[in-house]
Amino acid sequence: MHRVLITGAAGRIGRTLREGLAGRFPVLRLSDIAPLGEAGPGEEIVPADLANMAQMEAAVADVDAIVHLGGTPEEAPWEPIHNNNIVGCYNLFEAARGAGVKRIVFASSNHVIGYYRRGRRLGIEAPPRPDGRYGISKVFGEALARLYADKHGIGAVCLRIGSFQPRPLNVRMLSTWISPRDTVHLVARGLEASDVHFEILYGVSANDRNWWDNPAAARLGYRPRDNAEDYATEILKQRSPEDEPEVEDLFHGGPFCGMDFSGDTDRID
Ligand code: 15L
Repeated sequence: MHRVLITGAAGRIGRTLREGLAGRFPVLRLSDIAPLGEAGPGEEIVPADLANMAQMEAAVADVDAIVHLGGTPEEAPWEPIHNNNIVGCYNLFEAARGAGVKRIVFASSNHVIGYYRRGRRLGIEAPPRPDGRYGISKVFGEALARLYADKHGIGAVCLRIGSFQPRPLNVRMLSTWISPRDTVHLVARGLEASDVHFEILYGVSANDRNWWDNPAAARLGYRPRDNAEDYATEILKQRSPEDEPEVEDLFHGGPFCGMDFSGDTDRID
């Protein structure tokens, strides 16, 4: 890999990868609609709006691999989700195909499977169960990745990222946390592992309370080093006594499941 593009490079994960992957590839190209500052050694800055195909074509030109983080990173109204995560994701894959890109690591999300109950352990074979518009956009992104792998031979790795934080912040994150250094390692494996056609991996640290089976990640050489359990005593101490659990406490997706909720949790098996 000579030149690797990171979209959404000004975001939280993007900034971590900018630092963590520095010097790993001859050229790291950084793209975002938000300011990225000056290019450092080995960096190129190419500002681009995901919804603008001409700008995406310029961003992916001469690139060998892409880490696609760009887009709206949380639940939001339909318009930004549609522009950034649906149209933008399509533009990214289509521009990449035109430019002969060999590998795309796509930042998917645990919100693809958000409405599964927490008692249920999940692998990647469980059908999608998105918990909002954001989750739906990630299902769409995974389907695009599958299509461009099968139809156009782009090696695609979808990372269903859990909770990317410097440290776990609540009880749910004792299961879903992924640390910054494990994230850098996971993305590097997604870029560098050989013989990839299409994979879905969970982006999660080595948490004792992990809910997700992750055999493909191990196969690609992912060896997480952090464990949210190191913070468990402190987090469980802060917890206030609960009466009935809220909607957000019942399902993998947490708070996103409770947003705009007007359903019947008894019917969500
Ligand atoms: C995500 O996919 C979001 O980008 C982030 O804002 C968090 O909500 C995270 O998932 C999570 O589930 O904790």
